[in-house]
Amino acid sequence: MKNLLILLLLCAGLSVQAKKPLTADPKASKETVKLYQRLQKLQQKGTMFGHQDDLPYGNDWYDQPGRSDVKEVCGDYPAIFGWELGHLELGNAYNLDSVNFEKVIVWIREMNRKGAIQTISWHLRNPLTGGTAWDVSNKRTVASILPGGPKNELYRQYMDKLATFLLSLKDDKGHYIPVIFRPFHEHTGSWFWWGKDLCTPEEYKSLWRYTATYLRDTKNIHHLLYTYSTGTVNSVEDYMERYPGDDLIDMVAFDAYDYGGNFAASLQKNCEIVTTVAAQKNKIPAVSETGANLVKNPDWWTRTLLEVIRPFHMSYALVWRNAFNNKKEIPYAPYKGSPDEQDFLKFYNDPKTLFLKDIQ
Ligand code: BMA
Repeated sequence: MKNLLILLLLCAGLSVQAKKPLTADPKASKETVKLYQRLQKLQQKGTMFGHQDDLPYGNDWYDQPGRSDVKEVCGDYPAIFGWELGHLELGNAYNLDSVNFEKVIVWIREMNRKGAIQTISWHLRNPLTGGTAWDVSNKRTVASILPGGPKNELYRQYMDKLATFLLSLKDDKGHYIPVIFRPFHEHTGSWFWWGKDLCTPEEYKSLWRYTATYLRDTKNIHHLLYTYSTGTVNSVEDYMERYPGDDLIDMVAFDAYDYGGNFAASLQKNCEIVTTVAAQKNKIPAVSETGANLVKNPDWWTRTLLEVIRPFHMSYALVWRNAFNNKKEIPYAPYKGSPDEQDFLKFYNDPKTLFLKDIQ
């Protein structure tokens, strides 16, 4: 009898645990929960390759339907597609990198149909000064847009535009397409108005909570997985300093670029940090942005990136855009004829890396 009682109590305990939602949003849509589960599974298989703005343009082309620098090199698409929403808040038809928002919706739909995964960043303008996301001239910006602040109403209008865009992401069956949303990134540095020296940890966390709960509870948006994405840090404590809370975050990630120095050591350290946090909190770790000067480092893909990430279960590593419109910015993905082409093929053929065909 006593044993039976213990068994019953154990079962009750297990079922309570089983009911705990996987995603931060307890009302996450079926497709969103599925995406989360898929990410968990894929993480065991390998690390997905991602590319920012893979379809809108490439190293020397713009808006040529069907083109992708990555596909032209290795014959496959990235598994993760990065999209950018900066200037959506202004009501513009094009983002800050000259990409048409209506087309982004069509591309997201198309790549979702093909089984690819979408992630969204947002270099939104500074609501207090009217400057860009990089305008760090005023330390009151974050405080000014929180409830009670002088720019709260303007920020709410920004979020309304964001919500309208997110609610237009539907698949052929009319279900919302789940996306990984990664706002207020690299906040451990001070180059964006939401950065470290521009607000207190409490203000930063409030900004996150205010934004995520507005989208979730006021706008009824339940097809997002939220990513907390720092720059490189030195410890779990540094990583967690501005963490908004387990009830808001699904993925723990960081951005790290190879601009020389001991990049491999820093990449490894940050992989260790997010892996530790992810394991403790049952979240998914990723390298949300990376890249290197591939002219100087033509074998960076295998010698640095792959070698460092191999022992980890990072969900994905996304490289930044091939900026057709800004020749001062180096291309971060390979393209036909780029000096890193051969090494990228090795990277592509390694079983650890996952491209679109590997996740279908
Ligand atoms: C930055 C640079 C900018 C770009 C922005 C948003 O890192 O690539 O040129 O406007 O990302 O995509």
